Amino acid sequence: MRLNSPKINIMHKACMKASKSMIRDFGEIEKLQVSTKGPGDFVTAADKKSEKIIIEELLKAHPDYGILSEEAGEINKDNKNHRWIIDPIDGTMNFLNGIPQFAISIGYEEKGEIISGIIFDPIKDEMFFAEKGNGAFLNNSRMRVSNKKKLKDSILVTGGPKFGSKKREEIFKHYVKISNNVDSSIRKFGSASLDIAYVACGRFDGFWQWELNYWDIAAGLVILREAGGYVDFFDSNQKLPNKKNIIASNSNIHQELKDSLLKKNIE
Ligand code: 2AM
Ligand code: CA
Repeated sequence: MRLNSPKINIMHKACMKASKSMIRDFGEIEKLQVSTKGPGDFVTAADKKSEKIIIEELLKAHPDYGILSEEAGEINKDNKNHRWIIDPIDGTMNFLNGIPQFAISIGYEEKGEIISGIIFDPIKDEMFFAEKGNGAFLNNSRMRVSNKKKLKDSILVTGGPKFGSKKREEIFKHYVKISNNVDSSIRKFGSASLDIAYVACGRFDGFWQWELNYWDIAAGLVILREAGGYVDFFDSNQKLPNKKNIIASNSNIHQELKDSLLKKNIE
């Protein structure tokens, strides 16, 4: 770890601890030794176990800090100045099916702004992290977004629609529209936090997705910005943490990607 920040150290410790139990549980899924209740319940239990470890670790460091977490909801609700935003397993569908593409995502927020964040892929042992003003890192190396100049040459990643989404048709229309604009294909990897992390380290050039939760993207916001990328939201009339339709990309293609997505007349 190059970044010697107290907050990163706390998040890192929590991630390492939670990932041990997560890796064990993932091994069980791979061997198909899931409980008789079925893999869904098993994953929920794994999710909660991981979350409990992370929360315990974070509260040990700062008992008074606020927490917003996918399963547990809000803790120390009144602390608006210091808050952790946690997704204990982002990419649960992948986890459930034995696909090694999921992550722990923890963001640290001060007065509503994400200041630092960690996205940890325990299977590939990849730790993406950043703190405002100090750059972004992948394990021990500094990372930067790609240098692709045109949307046409880009590799993009997206996700959704969620099951039962009312925006289903619209989301598919966007997909068709963007795929008509790019020569390379679009990917769907199933973990929004890792999708953003992959844009931050230049593997993908851009990412967009509708209807995400704050914990899916919180850590990614600072990581991408510190890696030189741009983050924007479709629903610009909403304030964070309610903004859930995200566009994240390198700075060169950002405007083109945004224009393509936001054009009113979608055929
Ligand atoms: P999750 O794995 O923590 O549920 C998949 O496209 C990405 O979208 C994942 O990061 C997933 O997070 C997120 N997502 C959020 N809400 C979702 C939902 N209701 N259904 C599917 N994916 C969802
Ligand atoms: Ca998630």
